[in-house]
Parts: sequence; C-alpha cells; structure tokens
Amino acid sequence: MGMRKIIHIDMDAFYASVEIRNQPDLQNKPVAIGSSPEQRGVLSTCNYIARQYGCHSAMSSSKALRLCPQLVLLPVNMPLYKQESRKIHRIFQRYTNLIEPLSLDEAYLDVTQSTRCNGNAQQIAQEIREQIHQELQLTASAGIAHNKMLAKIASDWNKPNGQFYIPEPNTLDFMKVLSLQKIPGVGKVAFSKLQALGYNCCGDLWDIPLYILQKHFGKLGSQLFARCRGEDHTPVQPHRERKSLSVEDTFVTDLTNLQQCLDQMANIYQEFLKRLHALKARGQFPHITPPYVLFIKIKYSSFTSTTMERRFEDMSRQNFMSLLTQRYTENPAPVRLLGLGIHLPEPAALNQEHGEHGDQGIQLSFNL
Ligand code: TTP
Ligand code: MG
Repeated sequence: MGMRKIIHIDMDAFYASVEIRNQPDLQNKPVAIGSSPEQRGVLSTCNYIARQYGCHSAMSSSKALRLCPQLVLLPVNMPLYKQESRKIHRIFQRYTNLIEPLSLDEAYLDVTQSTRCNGNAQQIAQEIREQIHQELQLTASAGIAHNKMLAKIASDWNKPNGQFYIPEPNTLDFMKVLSLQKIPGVGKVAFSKLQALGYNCCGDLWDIPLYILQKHFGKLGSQLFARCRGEDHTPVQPHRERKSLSVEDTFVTDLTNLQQCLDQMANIYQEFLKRLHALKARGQFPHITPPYVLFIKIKYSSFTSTTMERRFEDMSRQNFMSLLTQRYTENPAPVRLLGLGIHLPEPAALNQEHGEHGDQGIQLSFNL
C-alpha cells in the first residue's frame, strides 16, 4: 500500500455549539446539554466555558450544577444534531467518497485519491473546516496523517477550532514522547498497569518484545506493539454502520444484578418481536435465513458501552439471554441501558424512509 492521506474531523463541543448557534444570547455563558438532575441526568457535553469549571461529558447534571451554578442546562435534541451531521457530511463529500462516520460529529476521510487542493491534505482539511464554519457557523478540529490512529490523535492536538499534521517521517519522534493514554484501546485500567510496569510514553515500549506485551496484555498487547510505533493499517470503511433492527431501553434506576438485567431484557425482547412482526406485516422486513447475527448492548452507569454478537440458528429469547449473561458476568457493573437486535445481511432492501441515519446506512432502532 502506498502512502495514504487520512483526515480525522471532530466537531467542537458539538451538541452545545449547535444550540448556542441557534440561541446567540448563550454565546458567553457556560452551557451544557443533558437531562435534568431530577431525572438523575448526565451531561452529553458542554461548551468550553463550562469546561473551565470542571464540567465534562458523562458527569452527573447535579454535580455539574454544583461546580457551576450559573450553568445553562438544555435538553438533548437529537433530530437537530442529526440534521447538522448530514449537512457536515455533504461538505465532506465534496472532497471524497471514502468517509467513515464514527458518530454524528466525527469521521475519517481518506483523501489519498482526491484531486482537490492539488491533493494537499492539510489544505483540504483547512477548506473543510472553513466551509463548515461559513455554511453552518460551527467549528471543527482536524488531524491529518497517513493513518487513522495518528489522524485521530492529531485532531485533538489543536482542539478547539484547530488542526494538526503529522508528516510520515516525523512519526517516531512524535510517538516517542506521546503518553500511552492517547493510544486507542488503552483505558484507565490498562494505563495504570502500564505505569506500574514503568511505562508512560509510547517510546518506553519500543524495546519490549511482542510476546512480553502479549503475555501482560493479551490481544491489546499485539495492538500496543504496532500502535506505540504509530502503525495502523486499518482502512477507512465507508458505511461502517451495519443494517440492523434493534430495541433498547434506558432505566431510571441502575440495574445492579444479573436477574434484574434478564428481567428487563425479557421486556425488550417482547418489544423486539412486536416490531419485527409489524415490519414483516408491512413488507418492510427483508426475508432472511439463518444463521442470524444477534447482538446485545449494555451501557453502564459509567457511560461506557459494550456490545456482543454471535450467529444463531434462531431468534429465540434464550439466545439473547445467553449473550447478556456472558457479557454481564464478565463485567457486573451498574447498568443504565440494555438493548438487543439483529444485524441484517448487506443486500437487505429496507425501506429508506425508516433509516435513522440517512446517508450512513439503514438502521431501524427503537427506544422502549
Ligand atoms: P465528543 O466529540 O466526544 O465531544 P464534543 O464534540 O462535545 O466536544 P469536543 O470534541 O470539542 O471535545 O462527542 C460528540 C457529541 O457526542 C457530544 O457533543 C455529545 C455526545 N456525547 C454524549 O452524548 N455522551 C458522551 O459521553 C460523549 C463523550 C459525547
Ligand atoms: Mg467533538
């Protein structure tokens, strides 16, 4: 593979910036988006003024209001953010078709083949950010590099409203002093373990043989071996989001044991069957044959999510329950959301108008 040109774009304080643009009197105030303390809500995000008070995503709204009593707390308006996200994607599409959305506000662009800006990726990133600003009055940050991991790390470098380029020959100099915390896959637990072994920066791992890393960190070990050297060969995958039918439910009170989770999952499964039959009756569900790819999703009160999928010969409740039991048992932490669903094979001709994400593939997802 020749040298690639990858751009990672990440909108600044996305939900908050959209709301503030629409209500300019909020401009110089601390603003957060999330549900209210009465609903034991958490912040989805907040603007940079609120961050100066220590507020951040996933913090409880009550704590945020304690840290910053004058905080303006607005409810989440997903349809609005989805609409803005589609407009941003249309700007990306002026430069490349190889777009991999990671969320509403984040995407990888492979501009290796783009002839815009004489093929200069930094200039392309600059122009995209300018167009987003001119047309949508929102700011974005960008990272430019020869692979996805470096581009993503770089987009954080001059955030907000900035960009950063890592030229390929500078990769090792850049990685040498980069905190291992910045590596995807290295969470709090892995980072503490690395620190306990005396490793803080990526360069600290360069002399460690692969098998030692694997011994200590399993699968993450082999990823670390490549990533600490700035290597990442994963391609930009358009339409990463697979077609699926799913139902999920968020709970007012966290679920704290497996039995509670199984009980709630039983309700979600009933709703799933209802949706499935309704779609089939309307001719909006494709004819599919086993094996079926079933999945479950767990969101913990810490706001981290996990999903698990497996092929099964039928869509019985028992199959979902076994996935849930296995994943929950691996990490029995307080649960705030559960979901289940089925992935549909690629050629599934589902009715577009039911798509949740428009440009990004079809997803039928329901909240209970
Ligand atoms: P982020 O890109 O992580 O955050 P951000 O865009 O608000 O701020 P910045 O990139 O400048 O640091 O997430 C994008 C959106 O996703 C965010 O606006 C709200 C939503 N979100 C949640 O709902 N919950 C979360 O825990 C996080 C991290 C984000
Ligand atoms: Mg963002």
